[in-house]
Amino acid sequence: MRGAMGATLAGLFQLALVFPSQGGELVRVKITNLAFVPADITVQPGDTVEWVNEDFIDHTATETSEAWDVAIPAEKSAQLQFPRAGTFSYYCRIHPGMTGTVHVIAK
Ligand SMILES: [Cu+2]
Repeated sequence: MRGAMGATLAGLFQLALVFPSQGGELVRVKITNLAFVPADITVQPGDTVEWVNEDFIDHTATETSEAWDVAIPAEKSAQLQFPRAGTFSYYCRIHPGMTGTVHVIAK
């Protein structure tokens, strides 16, 4: 019984180690009460940011120079992958007071 548990845990750890090299990790940003939480995140190239909108109204994650524009409907989520390193400031087009930053830094 104990041996079987050990084998299962070892398998899970292997999966966790292999997953990042297969297209990056998923990093979640919550949207709640008209705010990105956390507003400032750091990810690695290839990671995907998922915005989870917990508000009852629509939002967007729009890059400051509009290089990308992600619609995040009320109570839905949306994802964007960041293939390259850089610093990306974004805001919500509907509520410009909502701002955030994604730092993409290779380890
Ligand atoms: Cu908004």
